[in-house]
Amino acid sequence: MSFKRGAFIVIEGVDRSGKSTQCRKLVESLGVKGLKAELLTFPDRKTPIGGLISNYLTDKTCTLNDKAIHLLFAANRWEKNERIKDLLNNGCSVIVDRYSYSGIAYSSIKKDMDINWCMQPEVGLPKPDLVFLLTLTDEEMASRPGFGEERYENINIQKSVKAVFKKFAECEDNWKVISAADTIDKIHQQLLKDVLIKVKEVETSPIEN
Ligand code: DGP
Ligand code: NA
Ligand code: NA
Repeated sequence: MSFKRGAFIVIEGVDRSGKSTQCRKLVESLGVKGLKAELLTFPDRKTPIGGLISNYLTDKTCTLNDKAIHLLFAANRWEKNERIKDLLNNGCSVIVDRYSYSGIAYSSIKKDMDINWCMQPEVGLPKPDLVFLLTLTDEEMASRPGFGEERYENINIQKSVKAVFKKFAECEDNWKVISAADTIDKIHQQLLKDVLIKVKEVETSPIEN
């Protein structure tokens, strides 16, 4: 078979763990190696749904129902479903800054938000070939430069989110845990090595759901 699809790579982690930097560097390095790669970010605040999400995150007085905002975050991923599949099918790897796991983690820690309910709207989205979890200890988390003003940016929420991510990493077979405390370059080299292996490994296999 001559056709080769791209690899679907996700980076997850708590706020300020360096995900966005690492995503950008991966896309850059793959490009340098002559491999097609595109960056997607969730939430994508530039769509109409993303605008509602952005408002919810920046305006703490916004009292949107927990289930309603959960579904908006999921809808924001679904509106990129075709784009992700098209890119992969055109041989372009897709590097994603947060995905369904953030959706489940940030919502399921809320009162009366059952984790199984939270997972349902994510069912059927393309499944990543590899998920990196950038981890920080509680001490490292507390010592990172101060949080901004957005909803969720406080240490207790971040600790709870971290615990949900940790469970995913234990249960799922395609997760790789990476310490975010290393230098940007060291982390990048670690990620790049695994991504290059994955790009080769999946090029002739179908995209999973
Ligand atoms: P970011 O742009 O990566 O800083 O994400 C904005 C905030 O939204 C961050 O605190 C994590 C949170 N978040 C990301 N995705 C989801 C999601 O699907 N559901 C919920 N409830 N929160 C999310
Ligand atoms: Na943030
Ligand atoms: Na994001």
